[in-house]
Amino acid sequence: MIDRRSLMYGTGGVALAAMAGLLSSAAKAQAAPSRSNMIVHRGFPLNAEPRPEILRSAFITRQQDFYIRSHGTIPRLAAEGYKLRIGGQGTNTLELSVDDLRSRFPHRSITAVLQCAGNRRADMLDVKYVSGDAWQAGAISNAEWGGVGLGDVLRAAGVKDDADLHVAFACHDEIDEEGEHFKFGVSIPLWKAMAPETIIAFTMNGEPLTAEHGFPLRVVTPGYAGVRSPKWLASVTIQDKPSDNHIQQKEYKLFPPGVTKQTADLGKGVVINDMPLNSAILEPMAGARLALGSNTVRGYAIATGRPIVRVDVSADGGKNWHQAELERHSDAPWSWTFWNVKLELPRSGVELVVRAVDDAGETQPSATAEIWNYPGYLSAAWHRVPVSVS
Ligand SMILES: Nc1nc2c(c(=O)[nH]1)N[C@H]1C(S)=C(S)[C@@H](COP(=O)(O)O)O[C@H]1N2
Ligand SMILES: [Mo]
Repeated sequence: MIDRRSLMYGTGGVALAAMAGLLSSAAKAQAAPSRSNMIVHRGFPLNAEPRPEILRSAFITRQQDFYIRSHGTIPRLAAEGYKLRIGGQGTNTLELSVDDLRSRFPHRSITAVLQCAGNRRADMLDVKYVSGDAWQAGAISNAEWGGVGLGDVLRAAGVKDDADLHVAFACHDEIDEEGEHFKFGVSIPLWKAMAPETIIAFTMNGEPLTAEHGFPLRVVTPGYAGVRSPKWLASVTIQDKPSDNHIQQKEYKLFPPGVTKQTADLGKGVVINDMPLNSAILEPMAGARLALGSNTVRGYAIATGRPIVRVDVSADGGKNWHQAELERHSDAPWSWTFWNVKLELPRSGVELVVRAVDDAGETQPSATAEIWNYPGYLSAAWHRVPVSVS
């Protein structure tokens, strides 16, 4: 028998809901086609992470599988007529089209991970309530970004390398948060903007950026929290202070465990730039039922611009450790390290645990409670995955 509804509303639940007038006009514009590879935390603003086995299936994440973190609208911009404005302290103001950027500056490509400061927040929620989406271990992805050096563009505008200044970015997306309506903006220190790894990107894995990832232009700041890689870039301003945008001033700051939203002094919060050493198990998933005997455990490890030298995996909650095999890509210092290990598992409930070690011998804290903070940032304790074996 033919289902008349599926004939009429063949585009699926979102279209159905939109026709029924259940979604606001903003949500309609955002509604994405089916994302079966993604765990969608929120439809608007769109926040989604790839399923763990999808994330682990490729060293370079396909653009359609790359996690999406947005704070507001997803602007649908045309490359035609698009102008990027560069200005501020010590500059000759420049207005550059996408073609100007492509034709006037040397092309750069860099393989780099983008990771949200909220990656693995779900573990913090297990300790105590935190605000924000319950990201699992997939608010991280790896791409080969193509574009031009941000430093090259700033130097063309007359900016000197050694100035103790900040580079503020303004973007096109519109955000409603805490009773304020504003456009996204953040800043990074000038030295990081001038560093060779920081680029204005217009491609991801050789394809133009999709609307979700910032078409036509975004900044990629390798090693820093994803929030410092602004999408839908409108302007770049050199100034003597960090951005005064809500995102820079009121969010993405780190507090000690005892501080709450009510007691937080925003002036004392530490601005999150560099990301900490971290690692996660992506296969098997929590709750998996495994067969007795040899099982392969796989995941990623990452440090900020430093090599991962060892990954330890435990099958007994962290009493005994086994050294994992590192799948090296030594030419990609801003990327992640994939690892795998074969473990003999006994018949019982088992807690798989991973921790990474960098080349300074630093490792991750064992317990999330030690680093818990009320907005749930930088969740980087040993990653624990309970499974059963029979
Ligand atoms: N303009 C703009 N840029 C943005 C954001 C945003 O909401 N608006 N989110 C930031 C955050 S918090 C992260 S983690 C990354 C996510 O990039 P992605 O969606 O391409 O993965 O973009 C950053 N850049
Ligand atoms: Mo983020």
